[in-house]
Amino acid sequence: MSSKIQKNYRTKEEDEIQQLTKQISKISIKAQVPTFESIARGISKGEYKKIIIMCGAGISVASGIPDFRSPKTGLYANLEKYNLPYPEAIFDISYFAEKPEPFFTLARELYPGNFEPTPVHHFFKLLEKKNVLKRVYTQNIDTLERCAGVSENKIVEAHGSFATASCQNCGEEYKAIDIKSTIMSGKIPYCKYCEKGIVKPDITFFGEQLAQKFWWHESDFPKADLLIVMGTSLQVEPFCDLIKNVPQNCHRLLINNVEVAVNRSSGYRKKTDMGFKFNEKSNYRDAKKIGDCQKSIKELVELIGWNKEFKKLMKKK
Ligand code: CNA
Repeated sequence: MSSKIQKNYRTKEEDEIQQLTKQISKISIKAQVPTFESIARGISKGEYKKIIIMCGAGISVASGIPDFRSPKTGLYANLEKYNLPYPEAIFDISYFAEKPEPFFTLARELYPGNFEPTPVHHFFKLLEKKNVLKRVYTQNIDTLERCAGVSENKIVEAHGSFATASCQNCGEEYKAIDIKSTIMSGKIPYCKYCEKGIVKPDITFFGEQLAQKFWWHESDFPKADLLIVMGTSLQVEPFCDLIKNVPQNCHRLLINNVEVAVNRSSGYRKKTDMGFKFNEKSNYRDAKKIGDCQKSIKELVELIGWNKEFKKLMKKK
């Protein structure tokens, strides 16, 4: 009898403990799910020391360079004048070998020197100054990270950039400035050494090897404690797959004007099951800030409490 009472009593106690544990674990899981605001607090308190940025064309739109895929304003929506068989042809290496003119016409519009870095680019520099920037992985070719003063060893231009160029025939290397006047005058730059090959800016075209530095991700990403993804549709492989390479406990923040890498039907989640899980119960590490990235970064800086330095940095340029 007594043992039965005790057993019942224990069972009740166990039940209560179990219920409490459940509640606590719910609370702590909830508390752990990061938000834009909690991440700002974390940066402010120095809790994130190895921040990796992954960014794309959206961060440079404010400087006047259109992105690829924004409906109406993106480059792909405005390529009629180039008379291309398909939009990506403008960056396709086999198409370029036959018809380099469309690329050089576009290059004239995008050439470095014509654009200023945006607040987002200056934010990267601020992270570097604060010693918390592990690396910026950019898909952009506009060199605006460099223009904002981010050190070269902190930038991985995964798809190359206009900063250097090389002869398609003999491999002779050139600096952007060496071929700028030819490109700007509407001509195609030919190699002055072999006199045969076209000098192509070292941008990675579809069908070409990625920049060597891209492979730094193998040692960088496993060390990250915060990943910020900004201004990219995360559609270009293998770059887009990098978001899965940070540690399981690394917070991931998307700052973009639309959600990306969440859609199972797009195949993204099917392939890696590592897309963002903002809207799922199982989410414990993904946060998002949907809207204009320039506005969001200014808000983030304000929340962190770095406003004064940020403004100083932007004036300095
Ligand atoms: P994308 O596919 O055009 O995606 C851009 C993303 O940014 C989209 O999700 C947009 O919704 C979003 N976006 C646009 N403007 C803003 C804004 N103001 N605030 C927040 N989000 C915004 O471009 P990706 O970079 O994803 O694609 C990779 C390509 C683009 C790379 O190979 C680049 O070389 C190429 N590209 C680079 C540049 C550049 O260097 N500035 C310009 C155009 C294309």
